[in-house]
Amino acid sequence: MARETRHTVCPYDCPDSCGITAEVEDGRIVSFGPRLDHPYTRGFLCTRGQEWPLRMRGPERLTTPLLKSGEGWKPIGWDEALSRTVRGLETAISRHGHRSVLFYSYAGNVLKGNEVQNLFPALLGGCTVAEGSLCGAEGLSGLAETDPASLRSRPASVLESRGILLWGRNAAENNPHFMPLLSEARRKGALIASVEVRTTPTTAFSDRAWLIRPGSDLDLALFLCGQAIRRKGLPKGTVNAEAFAALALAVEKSRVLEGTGLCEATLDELERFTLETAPLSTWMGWGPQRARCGASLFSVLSALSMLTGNRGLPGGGITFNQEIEGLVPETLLEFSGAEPRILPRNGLGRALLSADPPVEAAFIVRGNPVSQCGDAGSTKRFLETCPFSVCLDYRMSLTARCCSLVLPVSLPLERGGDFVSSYWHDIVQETAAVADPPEGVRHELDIIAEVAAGLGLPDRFHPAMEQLGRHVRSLDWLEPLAPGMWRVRERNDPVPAFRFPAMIDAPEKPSGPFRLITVHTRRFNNGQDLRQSRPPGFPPEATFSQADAERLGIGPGQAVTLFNDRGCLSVTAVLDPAQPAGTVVTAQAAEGLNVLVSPEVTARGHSCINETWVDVKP
Ligand SMILES: Nc1nc2c(c(=O)[nH]1)N[C@H]1C(S)=C(S)[C@@H](COP(=O)(O)OP(=O)(O)OC[C@H]3O[C@@H](n4cnc5c(=O)[nH]c(N)nc54)[C@H](O)[C@@H]3O)O[C@H]1N2
Ligand SMILES: Nc1nc2c(c(=O)[nH]1)N[C@H]1C(S)=C(S)[C@@H](COP(=O)(O)OP(=O)(O)OC[C@H]3O[C@@H](n4cnc5c(=O)[nH]c(N)nc54)[C@H](O)[C@@H]3O)O[C@H]1N2
Ligand code: SF4
Ligand SMILES: [Mo]
Repeated sequence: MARETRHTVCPYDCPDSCGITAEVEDGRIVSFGPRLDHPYTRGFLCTRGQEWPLRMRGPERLTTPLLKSGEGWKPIGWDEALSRTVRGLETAISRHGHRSVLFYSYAGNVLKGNEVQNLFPALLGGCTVAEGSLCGAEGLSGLAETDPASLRSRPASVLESRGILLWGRNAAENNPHFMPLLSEARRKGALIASVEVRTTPTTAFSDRAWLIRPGSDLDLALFLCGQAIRRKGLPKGTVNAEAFAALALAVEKSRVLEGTGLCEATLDELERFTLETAPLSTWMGWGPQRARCGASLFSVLSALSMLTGNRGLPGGGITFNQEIEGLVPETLLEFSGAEPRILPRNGLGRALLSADPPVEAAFIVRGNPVSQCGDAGSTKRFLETCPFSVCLDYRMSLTARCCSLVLPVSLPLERGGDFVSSYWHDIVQETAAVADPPEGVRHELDIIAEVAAGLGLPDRFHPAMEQLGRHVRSLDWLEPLAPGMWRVRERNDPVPAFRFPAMIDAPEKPSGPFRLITVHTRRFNNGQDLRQSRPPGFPPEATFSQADAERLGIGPGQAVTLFNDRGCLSVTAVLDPAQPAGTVVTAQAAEGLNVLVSPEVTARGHSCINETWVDVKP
């Protein structure tokens, strides 16, 4: 076969959604690199992206169905694997109805076609499903409630900013294609600042970083709003302004100094930066909103942008996790009569353990709740006692290890024909296969359709994928840029009046001496561990403030145990002199970490992962 050039997309759950260009010959990758005509990501792929060809053929890749047998795994053929799956689901349904089947999927990647898989539980009657976000929906709802017009993609707008405030957004690690834009904005005179709870590569890059105690942001943001109101008064033509002003003006400076741990001069400096720099753009990260007050924090920071006159200014305003709505046709998942039982995703394990009628079969696709949801110990216990559980993955995840059957799937870059829209920029791309899948793996939609057929259900899946493709290609608000690449046209929708938040959620009360903050890092893409060389079980690192370490007599490199009433985790201590006291920081997805993590959800049903308290034993 001749050598061919193909354009595709890095499918990881990552804001950048990089374009990729590969040379392909005989179903194998000959060269692999950034797509040079992508408006935002053209210059480079990060290490995770560059390593796709290695991952696709890596030693961790599963290539045969595996059945749990005693302490180990037995390879079995596909016919047996699929008939066991059908039987496992049928048995549960015959005992307790469709709700005795858990259908769990989350992200794994950001393909739009993933939605089609949700037809499976719907066709069965609804099943038991998990709802609520582990990721950004809490903060998004705070912005949607105040200023839905702020939910737009506009990375290049920073080039017009005089000030850029990264609020708990670690772009240097987690949104790396933002960095060249930030550098260019700095060359044009912008000052870059961070509000963080620890030092990060992004705080090191920033011109100024204010490190505060986690969760103290809300009072800080309210206080800054109060100061803006004292200086400039209230804007006209808004909703709830007086009620909000009463809340903001009630927050005293002394309370903010105590809560954040900032000294007065530093707080004054932060106040001058936020109130006197224009245009000022604020870029929220995901970390600060994984807490009970996540939506409130974002709505108050949105209010700050309004009160300081930055809302609507070119180079001003507040930006977070953009959603490009309308790519998946609404009719795709239309389903009358499906009545799912809905469990909170973050508290999944304990909800499953007490579910009535009980869940006796679990079907898991693109999800790793034993690694990524709160109170993971409960989820593990549930899966290990569930009569039948199957996990579709390309690698042996922590969740797969707890299931009775594991089915190996092809990867997005081996199947193509799907779409990715970024949650940071305004480019939509089509995926293409750049390599043949390894022998023994199957396309997950084919697996799902076959299991459905075994249960007597029609194949609605493949027609729905075709419908998705026709729909995306027909959208007049997508401007074709190049083959397989579109830009979302600017929509001139009317801008509704700004709604100040009239109520503020209350934070969780501390239930331990240390707040555990778990963060996304270069080494992982969420639960997907990308380190090739480290031995498994290597104790993860936990970063303590110098002050806490001295008080507890902990030295760098020392083994310590983090614990709470859900479990414990051995870690190696690292010290950060700049980190506020009372905070411990660990990389998310460290094995066994989410056993400690809070299973609580916010009033809107989203995770409170960063509202976890632990104690420490040297
Ligand atoms: N390399 C890499 N890139 C990724 C991912 C990955 O795993 N690896 N995951 C992707 C996904 S799914 C997501 S959601 C994003 C996450 O991207 P980010 O939001 O950048 O990452 P997080 O680590 O969730 O949180 C950002 C920062 O919030 C800080 N923080 C925590 N609590 C508070 C608080 O109360 N106040 C303040 N001010 N700061 C706080 C943390 O210290 C952390 O540095 O990254 C995406 N990109
Ligand atoms: N403690 C803590 N927990 C967290 C977070 C945190 O900051 N701290 N962050 C949260 C956030 S922001 C997010 S988005 C979630 C992410 O949570 P998840 O989306 O569950 O995590 P992933 O590891 O990205 O993916 C889940 C599984 O999908 C598999 N997978 C990948 N591609 C495919 C595919 O094409 N098909 C199939 N069948 N499987 C595939 C992966 O191998 C992985 O095992 O985690 C959350 N959990
Ligand atoms: S992980 Fe993110 S930054 Fe890295 S190549 Fe993929 S989309 Fe780009
Ligand atoms: Mo996320």
